[in-house]
Amino acid sequence: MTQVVEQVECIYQEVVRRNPGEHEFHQAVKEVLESLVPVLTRHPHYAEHRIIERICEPERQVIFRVPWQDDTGRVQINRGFRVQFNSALGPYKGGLRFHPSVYLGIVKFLGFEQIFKNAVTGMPIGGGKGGSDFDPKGRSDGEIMRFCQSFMTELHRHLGEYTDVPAGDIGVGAREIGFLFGQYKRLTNRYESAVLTGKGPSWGGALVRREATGYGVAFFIDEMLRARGQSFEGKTCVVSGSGNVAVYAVEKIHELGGKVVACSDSDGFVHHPAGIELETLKRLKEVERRRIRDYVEIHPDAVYRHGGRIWDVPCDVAVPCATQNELDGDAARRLVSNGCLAVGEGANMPTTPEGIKVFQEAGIAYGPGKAANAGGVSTSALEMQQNASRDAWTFEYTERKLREIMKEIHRACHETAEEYGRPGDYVLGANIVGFTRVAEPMVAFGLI
Ligand code: NDP
Ligand code: 2IT
Repeated sequence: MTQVVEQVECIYQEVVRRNPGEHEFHQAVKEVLESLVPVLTRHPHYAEHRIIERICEPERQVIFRVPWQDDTGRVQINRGFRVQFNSALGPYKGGLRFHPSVYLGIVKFLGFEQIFKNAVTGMPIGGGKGGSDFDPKGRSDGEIMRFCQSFMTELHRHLGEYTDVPAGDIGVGAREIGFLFGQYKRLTNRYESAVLTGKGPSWGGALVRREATGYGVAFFIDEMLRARGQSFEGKTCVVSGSGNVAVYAVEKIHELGGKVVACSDSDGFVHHPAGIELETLKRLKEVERRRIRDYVEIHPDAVYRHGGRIWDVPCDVAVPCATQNELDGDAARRLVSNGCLAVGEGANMPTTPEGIKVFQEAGIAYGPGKAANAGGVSTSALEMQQNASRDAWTFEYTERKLREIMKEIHRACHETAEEYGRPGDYVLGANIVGFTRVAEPMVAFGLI
């Protein structure tokens, strides 16, 4: 065991050395590697095949210039990325993020997480991620379209339904997927539906894909609560963010009997003790593309705290759905001292390592993103299935499938944690399930 701990530490140090300055990537790798010590002890052949070292090195990374013209006629230059991390289980699959903070380290952490998340879903999809440091805030539809067209003009060479299938993430929703798909179709002269997911339902998109990540995280938390003999009924919940994942987490939590009292954006948060009004949230964010502060104009009994920390709002269930490292050790301690019983991550890596430690030591139910938010990519895989069979399923049928998938992900993570002597440790469970599912085909394929 100690020898394996040392081996894993050496691998981690080498990852840090080879990928300087990519802090988020280092953080994601460290968390996974720490969980794998018991698996490597039990299955030494993974170390012999150097599976971990291979998994930490992306199969391919593409970085490209994205030139475009803004509405004033000025030429703008952004940087585009696609990291094709691992294709042991299927074509690379993972979203595109458009946000000014995007750099290689963010894309690599997201791509690395995606490998294990996608494996945990049990669907035939590899892991990848992409995006750009383009900031969509305040840009017109015309500017967004021109940016997407330029981005796809390079990216299309690297995609294909059997090669790499992107979808949305922060700053990329159905509007952007539409512009990206249109440009792919034009450049390739192929109506290759399954080259992108998150499409509109009128042109090959799966019903429920829009809702899937938010619904999925609510289903996963519901499973964690049930495993402890509890439910959402009557629980006060806080959901950070107010984007795609947050909105549909609120919708499903309300349907399951919980009450979401706060949500946020990068400027501040809204606290509405009567319960966040979903229709207002959808109209403000999806239709009018406004800020969360405007919510209080419509609901004067709610308060807006500019620059405030949403995790100070007392709750039973916390659902971070904004971005990485949004919930640190202090915030975690505050949640625990306020009596929080469960945390389910809609975002990718929203809790810092210190925050995770606080939750685990307090013994609360903590569902890491690579299990809890896997409903989005699972439904993307369901979209690929429908495209392949030229079929279109109903909302009810697709949602039922999503619910089953989330239940199964919970079961696999929960049972694996027990099997390894760490009951209730969903971090360990998800990492081990994901890793072994990727490692097996990697061994079978030989040295590639
Ligand atoms: P959206 O762009 O729709 O919404 C993002 C939300 O998070 C906005 O409210 C945004 O506020 C807030 N946010 C973004 N960056 C920051 C930041 N640096 N600090 C504070 N708040 C921030 O994205 P999604 O809802 O799609 O994604 C949210 C999270 O869920 C991400 O971590 C993403 O990786 C993850 N995820 C998404 C999936 C999907 O299917 N879309 C699937 C699985 C995970 P503002 O408007 O002020 O920027
Ligand atoms: O982080 C994620 O899982 C996503 N952004 C969705 C990926 C996908 O391919 O649907």
